[in-house]
Amino acid sequence: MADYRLACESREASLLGRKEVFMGKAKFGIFGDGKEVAQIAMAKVFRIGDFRSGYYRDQTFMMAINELSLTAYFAQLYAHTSVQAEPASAGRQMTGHFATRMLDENGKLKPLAKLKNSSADISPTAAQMPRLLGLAQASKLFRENPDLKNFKDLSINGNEIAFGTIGNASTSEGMFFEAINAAGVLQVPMLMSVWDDEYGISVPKEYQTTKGSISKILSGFQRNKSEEGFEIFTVNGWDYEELCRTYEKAEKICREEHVPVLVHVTEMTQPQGHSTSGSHERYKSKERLEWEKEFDCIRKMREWMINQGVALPEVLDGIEKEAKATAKSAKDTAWRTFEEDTKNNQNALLDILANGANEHPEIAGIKEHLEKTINPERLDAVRAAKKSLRALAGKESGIKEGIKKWIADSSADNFDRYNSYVHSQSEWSALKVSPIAAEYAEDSPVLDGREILQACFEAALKADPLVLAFGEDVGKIGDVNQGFAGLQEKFGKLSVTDTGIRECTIIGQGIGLALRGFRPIAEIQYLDYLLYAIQILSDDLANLQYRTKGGQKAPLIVRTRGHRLEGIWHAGSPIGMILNSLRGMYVLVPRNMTQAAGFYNTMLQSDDPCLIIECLNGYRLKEKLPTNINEFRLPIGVPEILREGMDVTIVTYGSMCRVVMDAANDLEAAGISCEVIDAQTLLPFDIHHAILQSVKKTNRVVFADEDIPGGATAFMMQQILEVQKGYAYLDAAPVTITAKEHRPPYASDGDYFSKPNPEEIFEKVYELMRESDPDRFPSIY
Ligand SMILES: Cc1ncc(C[n+]2csc(CCOP(=O)(O)OP(=O)(O)O)c2C)c(N)n1
Ligand SMILES: [Mg+2]
Repeated sequence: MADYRLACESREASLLGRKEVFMGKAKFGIFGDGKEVAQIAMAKVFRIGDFRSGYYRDQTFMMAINELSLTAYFAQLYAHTSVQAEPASAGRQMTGHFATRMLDENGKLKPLAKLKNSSADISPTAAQMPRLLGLAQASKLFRENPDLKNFKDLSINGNEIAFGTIGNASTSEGMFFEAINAAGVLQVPMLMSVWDDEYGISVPKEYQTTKGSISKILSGFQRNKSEEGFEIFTVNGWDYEELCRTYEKAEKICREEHVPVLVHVTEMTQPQGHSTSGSHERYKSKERLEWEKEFDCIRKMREWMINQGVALPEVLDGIEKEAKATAKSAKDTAWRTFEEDTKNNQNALLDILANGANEHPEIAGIKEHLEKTINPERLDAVRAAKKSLRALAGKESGIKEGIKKWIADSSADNFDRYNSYVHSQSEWSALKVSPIAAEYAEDSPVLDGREILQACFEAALKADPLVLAFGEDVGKIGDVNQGFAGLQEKFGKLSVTDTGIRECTIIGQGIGLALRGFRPIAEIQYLDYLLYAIQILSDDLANLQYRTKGGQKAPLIVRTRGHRLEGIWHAGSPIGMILNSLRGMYVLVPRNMTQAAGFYNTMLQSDDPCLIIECLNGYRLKEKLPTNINEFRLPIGVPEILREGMDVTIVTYGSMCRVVMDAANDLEAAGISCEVIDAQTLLPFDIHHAILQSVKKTNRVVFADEDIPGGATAFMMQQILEVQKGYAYLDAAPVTITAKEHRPPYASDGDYFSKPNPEEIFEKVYELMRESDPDRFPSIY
């Protein structure tokens, strides 16, 4: 009876939600109608400590596990920016994007093993899959790694499982198959449900899935006596009794045996169509629409209850009526609080404007317009305030100061509402990690770069059992450049591990593990292959803190190597692409392995996610091993001056540091004194504006890297000229030196003729100097 009530309440919420959108009180609606009963069955086996990674249809499930109230549901529909009213995203995400708050108000991880947890949904279809893999794998690690037994707040001996949900059409995505395969390989406790309503918006299953059935085509994954694999169930979405039975079986296998399970829930419906953006009458046949009515899961549940003698029709009628009233009252409450919140802020402005209305007719007009606005939003008041100030420009008025103060206060509030938490704001923010300088002894050994890294990683693994590293070839051989050489033998296969070739889910694994309290280092073998993972990094990891307004974090360290070595796919440096897609992550570009180690140590202390790009051509170069390799930490956002000079500032990073230093030597011989600066980190970039100080001295600036023209050099130029206001100190136009706009061909000549080389840098800087003193610097050509 309680299940039926909940199903009805959730349905009423969907019906009301759609109306709210059409009335103009909310902007967009996508609802969970037609999926209620299966979700209630699933929620019955979702226990404390478990995790969900799902999508926008799961409102009934979230309500059933008590992690979504009806009022919070409507608060999200209205975009209420209060964390209390809308805990999933504080009004940042559109309706149907669920999340639990895994962090306390200080950004500290709550005891997740004592909570019911949902990772934060995102809109790209199937993008919930990669992180689901990591959420499930964490349980396996907690169960199998004895060193993790004491983390009682993070796990109940690995008995918790990860629930995934996905729409039938979204299983067409590559990420779905990649994650399913990886889950089978890893044998992780992942209970995957496919909500199959035979459509993906207007596109029917024949266009989506071979044979029209995901369970049919995945049947090869079914485990048997001699082979590991999946357990696969198929059940109709309108069959309450069978759904409950199926989920009980599925959960037991998943939880006890740590076997991935797929539950294909078929014959689901969409009573209101896909979303508020269209009507399904346009593309579904009459027969289909009729069938959907008849097989509506709530209607079927009602029939079953009556047939079984669970309840009399009039009792169910009563429940339905009450559910309607409950949903309506929740909606009204949510709207009232949302409106009050907006109006309070607006009323303060209206009071100020009222004082100037008599004196200034324009102000009276602006005030009246604001008062008459139906369902006003915050922007309406801000617009009115700004228009008022504009109208009063050059005039005397007693209300100006009041308006300015109102604007300043609401700017700060709105910054917090809409722009905060791009990065961690906790005490573990990477910006707050205190640096520790590298120390050296007289007899500090000089090693290959890779050995410096290996010493760093060994110390990190030793210091914290939650640190783990994985990626292609990371386990047995300790990565293709041997940064982890010998560390699997020392720390075991659970801590230093090989993975399949699957960049997207390597990152997803890292995200899920980091969400659950691990400190993963996920490796992408070469920077050129980051493209396979850039979507999930951008859509999921980079904005996790932002989209939950500090409710969740995944301090994942992504390790990769690039810039230059050989050939079109092993020498790329697409840094502009990275900077443009990964805001929310920090991007660190160390010039050698000692700097890299300093960054790993810093980031392991922090709760921000980051990408660390090592120099692919630097593993065999000799470096001195710091005596405190285990603890020395480099600050982020702090460039280093590699060479002091008077005539020109050259800003670069990564492998280019050596190329630029070579050119600077030659330039010195020609009488040009270069100040070479290694930016070291691009996000954040030079937070203390050290480069500006250099430009003030040299009055000339060159940005050099291996990206395409207009790539990361354009970013650095914007930082120096616009953000740091360096333009005022320039005596010559700024110069960028980049690679050509194609990828570098194979072999040394390919590199020389497409990447910046010392001769090119020499000539460009020489030209720059010649511009101001042609006598001293005669033409070369
Ligand atoms: C990567 C991506 N492509 C397209 C969309 C637009 N889109 C949103 S929902 C949807 C259909 C999904 O269908 P299905 O997975 O069957 O889920 P259902 O809505 O039917 O429950 C599409 C194409 C999207 N959100 N993400
Ligand atoms: Mg569908």
